Amino acid sequence: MYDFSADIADCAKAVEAALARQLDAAPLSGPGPAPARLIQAMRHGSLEGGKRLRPLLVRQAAAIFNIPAAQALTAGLAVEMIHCYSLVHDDLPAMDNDDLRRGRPTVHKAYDDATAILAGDALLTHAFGLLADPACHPDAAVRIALVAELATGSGAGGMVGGQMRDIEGEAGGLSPDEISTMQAMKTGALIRASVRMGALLGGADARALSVLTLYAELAGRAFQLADDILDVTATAETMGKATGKDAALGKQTLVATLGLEGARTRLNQTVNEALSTLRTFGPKADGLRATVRYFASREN
Ligand code: GRG
Repeated sequence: MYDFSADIADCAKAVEAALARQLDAAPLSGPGPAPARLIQAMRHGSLEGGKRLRPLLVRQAAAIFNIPAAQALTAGLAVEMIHCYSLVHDDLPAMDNDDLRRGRPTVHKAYDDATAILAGDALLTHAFGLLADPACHPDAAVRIALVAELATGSGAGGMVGGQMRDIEGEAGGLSPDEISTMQAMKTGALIRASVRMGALLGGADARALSVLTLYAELAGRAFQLADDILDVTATAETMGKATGKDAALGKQTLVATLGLEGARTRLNQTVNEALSTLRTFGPKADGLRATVRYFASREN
């Protein structure tokens, strides 16, 4: 029987070990040696503490097509590096100006702003190098599809564009639909890319890919709803960072437009819709089922 606690713990352990190996002087060096301070800042921004949910989604989507977890690890690492870079940049004074992340000082606090920018840039760049490496997948066509998928999810029409919309929306006046679009881009796009990358590793046909894309979009919406709810209900201790900040900044969240109870109702509906997309996959999709349920119940 599928065991979510074992899966998420095993994934986090595998990601941590593989990230630590990647963020070592040898893999990072090119025509010249990677500077020690940069490596340290990259490690600070990515090792220890993350839930590793995106690599988990990659492996769970790949599992539907009988791809062993080890074969989904490199693609998962690439997504996780993008996620970590986005957090490092998001915490900067020019963006959210956060002092704490995952219960520790943010990278710009532990180092300085310039180092944090460069550490984020280097994580971003290394992610695509990982996908281009034959160790990721033996078939070059699959590797190219993975690169394209991650670029789409993380770029101007995805995560980075969502961050831009979020900043533009801080002045207020976004409609609930505009907030949903912003969130689908800012956090949903990388969740969508993670699931689709797992499906691409598994050689999914067009129909399976479109079903999994719908699942991923709903799961991303659930993740963001839960995040908005946690921003107002969780304590700084459980989150390892300041809470209530989005609300206090007047940020455009779904709790602000739907109210807390409205957001909770919407979250339950969204989880049920995500679960219903997976009907055709049987027990092989139990991982994806458990993860979207976890999104709704998580406490940090
Ligand atoms: C700066 C280019 C750029 C993009 C930033 C994703 C993002 C865009 C900013 C993060 C801001 C934020 C806290 C958004 C809420 C959703 C989110 C991504 C939460 C953190 O993700 P988790 O819970 O974190 O997966 P861990 O620490 O477990 O990895």
